[in-house]
Amino acid sequence: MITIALSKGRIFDETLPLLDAAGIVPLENPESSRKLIIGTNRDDVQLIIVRASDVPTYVQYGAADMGVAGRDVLIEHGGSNIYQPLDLEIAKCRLMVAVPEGFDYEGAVRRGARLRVATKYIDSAREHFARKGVHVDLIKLYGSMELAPLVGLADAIVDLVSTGGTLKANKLVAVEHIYDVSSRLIVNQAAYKLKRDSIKPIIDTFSAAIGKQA
Ligand code: PRT
Ligand code: MG
Repeated sequence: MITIALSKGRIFDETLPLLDAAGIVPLENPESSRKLIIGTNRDDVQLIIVRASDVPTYVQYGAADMGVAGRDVLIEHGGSNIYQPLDLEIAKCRLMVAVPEGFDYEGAVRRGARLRVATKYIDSAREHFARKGVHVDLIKLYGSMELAPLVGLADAIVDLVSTGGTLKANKLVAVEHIYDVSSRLIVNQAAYKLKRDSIKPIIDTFSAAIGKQA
């Protein structure tokens, strides 16, 4: 049996055509089903539905043989035993620093001010500001970072941006780009060796499917 870990929403939706190319069709839609283990048309392949940030954990411990996770999640997770054979180039976005419109970020940095920054991405943010020599107090949040500067919890946020619509709706502007994000296919290293005959063809088909789309 091959177990593939996916999160609901954009990653599931954008992985579906790749699974289809590999002849793998889920028997249920995770958006409407409450099942966490979803069978497929293939007896030897099942999907498990987990939080986006939990995908690397399931793969690291071999509870899933493979999975799809954003580069943001993989950097923050930092786990071992994970092989990353393929950038699927799906669920693309950017990790950015954003501040309220009218906040003089450059000026604050120049003055050496100590900034309060709210984020879910503590490691990525710490590394970014350390590299720039900016003094920050990081405040860990688990979601809706955009709210923090509006209610005085933080001066700035570090968050993912794709269309920019959420920043705009909350009168925030992006002031720095930290890194580009896309989702990667990840594989448990032991599973890759032991189940190579089943896993390798899936990787190859995904790879060809991306090539065709490009
Ligand atoms: O939702 P949950 O708390 O369970 O976890 P999650 O938010 O990590 O999961 P999910 O499914 O929302 O995101 C999974 C992965 O998709 C992330 O790890 C990223 O790699 C990728 N991705 C791509 C994004 C976005 N684009 C994105 N725009 N993840 C989140 N967003 C959010 C962003 O945080 C911000 O709040 O969407 C908002 C901004 O979107 P725009 O289009 O308004 O700029
Ligand atoms: Mg989300």
